[in-house]
Amino acid sequence: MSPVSLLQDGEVAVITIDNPPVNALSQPVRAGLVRCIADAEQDGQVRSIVLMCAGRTFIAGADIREFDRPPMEPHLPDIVSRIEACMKPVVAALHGTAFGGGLEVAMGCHYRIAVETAQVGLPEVKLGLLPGASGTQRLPRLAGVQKALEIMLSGDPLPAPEALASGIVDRVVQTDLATAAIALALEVSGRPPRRVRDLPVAAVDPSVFEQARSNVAERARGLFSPAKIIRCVEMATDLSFDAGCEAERQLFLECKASPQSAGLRHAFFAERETGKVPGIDGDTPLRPVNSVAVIGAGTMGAGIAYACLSARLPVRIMDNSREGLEQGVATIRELFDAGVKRGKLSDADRTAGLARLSTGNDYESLADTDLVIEAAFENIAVKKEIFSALDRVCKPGSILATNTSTLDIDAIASATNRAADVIGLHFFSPAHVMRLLEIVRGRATATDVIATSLQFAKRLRKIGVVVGNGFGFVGNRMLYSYGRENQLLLLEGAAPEVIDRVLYDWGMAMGPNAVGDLAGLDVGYRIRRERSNLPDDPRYYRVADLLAGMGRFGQKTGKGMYLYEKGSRSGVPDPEVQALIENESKKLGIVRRSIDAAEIIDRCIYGLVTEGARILQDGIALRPGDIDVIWINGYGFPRHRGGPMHYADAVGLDRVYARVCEFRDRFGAQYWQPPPLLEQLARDGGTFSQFVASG
Ligand code: T1G
Repeated sequence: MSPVSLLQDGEVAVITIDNPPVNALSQPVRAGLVRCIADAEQDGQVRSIVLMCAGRTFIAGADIREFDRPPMEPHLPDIVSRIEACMKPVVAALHGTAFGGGLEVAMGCHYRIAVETAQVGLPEVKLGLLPGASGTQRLPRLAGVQKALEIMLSGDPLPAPEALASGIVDRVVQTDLATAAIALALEVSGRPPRRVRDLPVAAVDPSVFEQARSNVAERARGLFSPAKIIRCVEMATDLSFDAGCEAERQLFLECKASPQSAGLRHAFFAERETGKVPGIDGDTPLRPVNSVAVIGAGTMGAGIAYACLSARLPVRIMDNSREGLEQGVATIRELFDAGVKRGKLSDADRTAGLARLSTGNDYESLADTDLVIEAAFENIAVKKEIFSALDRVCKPGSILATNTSTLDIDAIASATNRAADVIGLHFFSPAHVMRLLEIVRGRATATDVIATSLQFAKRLRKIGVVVGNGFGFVGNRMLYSYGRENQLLLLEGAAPEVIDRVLYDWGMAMGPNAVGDLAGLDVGYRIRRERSNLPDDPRYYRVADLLAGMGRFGQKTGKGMYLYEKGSRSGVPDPEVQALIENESKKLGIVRRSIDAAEIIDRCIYGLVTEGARILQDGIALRPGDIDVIWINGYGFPRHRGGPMHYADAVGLDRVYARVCEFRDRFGAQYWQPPPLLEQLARDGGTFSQFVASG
């Protein structure tokens, strides 16, 4: 049955697309549109046409899943042209998110009406693409060059009222879109079709494009589809409409074929895949979460509390020290104030948010709390004591979560008589900003607790990834391999600023040494002191431990790997540190050498990849895409490279395997013994994306 239907309402033909969940322009939708437009045009009783969608949104774009398959006719640009060529006026009725190809179809229509809550947008740039159905040629004709560039380069949605003001839609209504759209269709019936392609592109000073290019060069860091978008809009001002569309088509195909777009499309779907956990589906019961308590009012606890308050949850924050509690509340106030200052929150939001906050230091007050999140000192004894108290006072069914970043969930659960209610909710700092939430399942964690945690993540607008209870879970376990190579490279001859620059230019949000100074070298130092599985290697994090031992924690002490001028957050190289490193190399008998960028990149990134393969082998991550999502959203891995596992697939596992074997031969098997999964996939010509967790 076609997802596109045609119904007649008097003289108006109503074409409805019904292709859940987002009315993506799949091939059947495209074919159905061509058929229905032709039928309506040939029907003598029809004088005008309405195009609308069932479900929660107007067309949200091309069907991205089709991009990895050979293109199938009819192609979207041809459909948009076909609609525009229709001899009877076509009115697009927009609700939900008219994005990408959806907006392009709407711009091929002769009129556009939207319900006030609708949004329009061209987010193709977020997928490494550009609007490939003549959007780069029509939008400047409707909204002008400057606004068109802003919309396409940001990829951000535009609320309907703003779309009206920009000339993208003709009318905005409060309710009953269908009735209003049919009324508009009746109003314009009999008029000649009003085609966007016939509108002129208002002339602009060429400096507009130069300015756009310099903005993009600074912000887009290596992405090339933004520059292609600018070129398309520039051609809209120079060429005929058809010539502009032809040029757009070529540039679109270049973007679609790019590894960058493959990486970004992979990230898009991988982020939506994380919520699919075996044994959990739409029927899995959820526990109520109408109240939250946070134990520990430090940086993480305050950030977690703020994130919950921002999700309109009442929060009780506790700390065993009065000044700690006061500091935590002050931090939460500051976060609300910052939100108001940035225009993200109204005064009323802040007042209401703070009204949902309560404080205390008596566990008895948590008796009726639905979800308790412990964010106390990273020490197993402290956590066990807290969980034993929670077990004593909290009602049956309340979820007892720990924010631990490395400690054993099962060991913590063993301090209670309700291990099924215990789970890890590992937030990333700053907890109110980072979208990633590692949901760590203990051996006994109940399925409904996991399902509820996934839903809780969504409620906080975070991406919840369910992971197993191994040391460091997924993200940090891989971080130790990545950081290890950084530390070894320092001892072998690479300066901290060189390593950081190489990895930053490669795409990492920050180099590992800058990250260490930001997070605090004392944090990693303390965690390594707690670890029972440190490698037997005098070089392992030697420099970081020495600096921490000297009280050089990083930004917070003005000195770490780098020096920080008062108030500055960007460090400068410190000759004292360089001398210390060289001295340690000498003590260790390491002959320092010049190390090229390729080795720095491959050792750090393949350190991630090999640990990721072991994580898959150990069943700690459900799928390689989950690992990618964790490193993109928790550690600043470049999104356009798709995450460590996708990146390795793109390089080719045979090449990755050969390079890892080379590192094993040069640096020893202690760190570089290829994981069996990598070896097997490389031998069979496979990819990590084919991996399916066993059991
Ligand atoms: N194609 C295929 N599937 C899509 C899709 C799309 N465009 N958009 C969403 N889905 C799936 C998604 O994978 C998930 O599947 C379900 O729909 C719900 O999505 C030629 C080339 C519309 C704001 O980039 O931004 O048009 O997990 O969880 O939070 O110029 O989806 O249920 O199996 O995100 O309510 C341009 C992408 C495409 C929009 C809804 N359009 N989508 O958010 O739901 S390229 C986009 C979104 C293009 C043309 C170009 C969001 C949303 P599953 P969801 P949501």
